[in-house]
Amino acid sequence: MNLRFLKQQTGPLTKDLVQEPGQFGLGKVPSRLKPVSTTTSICGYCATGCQLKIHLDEKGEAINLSPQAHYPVNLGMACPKGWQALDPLTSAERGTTPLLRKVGGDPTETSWQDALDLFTKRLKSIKETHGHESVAFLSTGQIPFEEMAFLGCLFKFGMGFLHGDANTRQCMATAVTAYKQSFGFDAPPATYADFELSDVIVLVGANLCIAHPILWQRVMRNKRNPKIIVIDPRSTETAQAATQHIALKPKGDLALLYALAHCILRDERIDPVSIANTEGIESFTSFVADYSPAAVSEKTGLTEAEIESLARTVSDPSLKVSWWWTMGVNQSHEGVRTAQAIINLCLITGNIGKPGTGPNSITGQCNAMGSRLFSNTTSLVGGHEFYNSDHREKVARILEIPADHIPSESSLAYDQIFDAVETGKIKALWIVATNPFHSWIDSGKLSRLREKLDFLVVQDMYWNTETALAADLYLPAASWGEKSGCFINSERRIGTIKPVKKAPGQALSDFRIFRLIADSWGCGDMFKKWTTPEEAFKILRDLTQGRPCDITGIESYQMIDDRGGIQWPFVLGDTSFKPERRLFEDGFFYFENRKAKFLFSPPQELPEPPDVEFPFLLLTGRGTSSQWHTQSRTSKSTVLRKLYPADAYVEIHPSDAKRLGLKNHHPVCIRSRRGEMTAFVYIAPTVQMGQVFIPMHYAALNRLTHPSFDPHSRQPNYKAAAVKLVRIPS
Ligand SMILES: Nc1nc2c(c(=O)[nH]1)N[C@H]1C(S)=C(S)[C@@H](COP(=O)(O)OP(=O)(O)OC[C@H]3O[C@@H](n4cnc5c(=O)[nH]c(N)nc54)[C@H](O)[C@@H]3O)O[C@H]1N2
Ligand SMILES: Nc1nc2c(c(=O)[nH]1)N[C@H]1C(S)=C(S)[C@@H](COP(=O)(O)OP(=O)(O)OC[C@H]3O[C@@H](n4cnc5c(=O)[nH]c(N)nc54)[C@H](O)[C@@H]3O)O[C@H]1N2
Ligand code: SF4
Ligand SMILES: [Mo]
Repeated sequence: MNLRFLKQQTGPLTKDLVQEPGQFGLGKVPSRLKPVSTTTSICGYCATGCQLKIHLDEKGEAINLSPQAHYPVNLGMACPKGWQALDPLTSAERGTTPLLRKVGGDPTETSWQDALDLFTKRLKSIKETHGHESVAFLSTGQIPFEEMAFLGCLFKFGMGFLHGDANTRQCMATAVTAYKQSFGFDAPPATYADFELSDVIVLVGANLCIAHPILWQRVMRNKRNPKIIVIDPRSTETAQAATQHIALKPKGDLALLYALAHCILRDERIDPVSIANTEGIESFTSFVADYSPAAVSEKTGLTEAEIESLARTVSDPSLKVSWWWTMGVNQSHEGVRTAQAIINLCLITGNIGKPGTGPNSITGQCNAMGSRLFSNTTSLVGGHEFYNSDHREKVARILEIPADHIPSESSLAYDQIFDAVETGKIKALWIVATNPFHSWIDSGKLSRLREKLDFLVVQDMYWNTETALAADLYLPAASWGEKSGCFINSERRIGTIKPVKKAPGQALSDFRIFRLIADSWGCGDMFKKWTTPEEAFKILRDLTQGRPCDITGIESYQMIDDRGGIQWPFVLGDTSFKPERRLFEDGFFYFENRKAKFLFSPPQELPEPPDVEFPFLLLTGRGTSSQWHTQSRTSKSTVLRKLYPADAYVEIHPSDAKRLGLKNHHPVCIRSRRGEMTAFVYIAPTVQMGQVFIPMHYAALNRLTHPSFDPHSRQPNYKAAAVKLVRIPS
């Protein structure tokens, strides 16, 4: 690709188009500067939600940053990504102008005006010919929720399309569905102080040391000498630092959790007060009768004694037990039932609604929780449901739009959107702040599907992500650090981000792009009150009134900053503000009868178990604390790049390596039924025999993964595919 075109500016560069409201002048930052003031911003990577203190020059531009000392989340700490958060902004690979890709040719620059005209003309013509289900958006958990809500409302209520999903499907859909079905609302109960108040901390499929390093620091601050139990097939960095590692067989979780419930109910180590607030205990008790430790020993790879002992620990009435899970649970063919099996254990032992307890899902991206509430994908914006006519009328009233603009059905899920591309039902996609050509399961399929699309628009901060390179039209976006808005972290804490740099060239904030598209489409009037992210915030705040996520008590961004972030709910008139709040302290849940539900079903077989031809089970996940997802951002930091291997590697058990004649650094081809990749061998006793691990940060990996999904949440089963290893002669 010719880089020269990026350096040139063409097209009308009008002040109106490139200058964001409240954005800075075009001045270059002098090389030697002393900060004259500071501001704060929530980190734009993971869902921990650390607050960073940004040091500014006299023009208000960032010159450096440090972790914020007294913020209740990170208490003065940050991981390497947070410390280096400004680096990716100044990369030469930033998109600076819209780009147009003609079939077979290099992209050419175009003006915003022409880009908007083309966007509107193409999508309107596809809608006219093929109907309102023929275009879909795919979005993210990494932009502020004001932007996500704008996209969802514009696309569905303004442009009149039906389908759109967020990449939180890859990540959080399981937890969302599990909570909704069990509690009546998507409501992760924890506050981070619970890490410090537990006597027993059980981490299921969660590698905090790598993926949420500052949450691990919170665990380390626990002065109760807690027992830390890690349930993970691999001996991860977290497992090695824990008190106990339960090295179960992959996807043995559901059987194990049922066996724990079996032992606890059999021995009556239960909390009757907690059980009184539930429904379905009788059928749950008779269901788990079949799951004795002996019955699940084979499936879990654990001994009966190990299971009995774990059951006693997690049901000790004198101990506060908190359960935390992440992708080892969510990304599974039976993720929802596994998450609910954790919820069930908390309900029977009374480990819910009290300090140091809870069935707590840890979210992934900085705004995954905001996406869950406001993206207008599977739920109606503001914690509502599309199928509920009262909800539709309320949302229409507050947004001042006709109620019949709100569809009564939710969108197809991510995988179903791709299936609809395959069958020709969906003709165009608009992809915003996500890179599915790298991150989606069985990603090789996407190159084939690309040929079926009449039009692909990609809106990203870089012009050269795997997905952006496939686009017909690329729209250059401003990034974290160049715009304002709010994120919601794993403990439901809302925090603000601020513009501290000027976006490069003609890149615009996603918020501004959505405004321009609304005008170009002819529905700008519908969003006339969405003038700035903060004005949009106020509309969204009002929408939450009366819902479990009610935040009508928040007056302004300033109030959020003054309070050290605000957890939902925070209802208008509530004078009892506390910096740390957990849910369900009153024992009531969100169903009409206010009881939680026991939900369960028998464990299923692995969708693609290893066999003679493909004898290894491939596990995937995060590799280092310095790499973020598809590396579009972290690869731009010279500091971070030094902290991880540039090339893909495969972790393999020493005995398996010996059997195959493999030595460290040997190049090897890893093959599945869908595709192959090369990686170098890394012999590691941390993986079990018969299993291999490859970090998700290397683009070729998802050519191997097996496209199977949880039936309730449709979350991809990223962590279990059958592969073989073939040595490449050196
Ligand atoms: N450095 C860094 N941090 C990140 C991210 C990043 O890309 N880089 N991404 C962020 C995002 S979006 C997310 S979602 C989180 C993910 O955070 P985590 O979920 O903690 O990270 P993963 O490595 O994907 O998966 C966790 C563990 O699940 C285990 N596992 C695999 N199969 C099973 C199983 O069947 N049962 C059990 N019990 N465990 C299993 C894996 O061995 C792995 O150690 O991290 C966030 N933080
Ligand atoms: N095999 C395997 N695959 C996985 C996983 C796994 O564990 N194993 N984990 C899955 C999970 S949990 C997740 S969350 C996904 C993550 O997958 P992705 O969402 O595809 O990963 P990112 O690299 O974070 O992509 C974000 C994109 O947004 C761009 N961007 C950043 N900020 C902005 C902005 O402000 N505006 C715009 N317009 N663009 C911006 C970045 O340049 C980048 O291209 O991967 C999933 N894929
Ligand atoms: S732990 Fe997460 S939020 Fe905190 S600095 Fe690191 S990436 Fe940012
Ligand atoms: Mo994620």
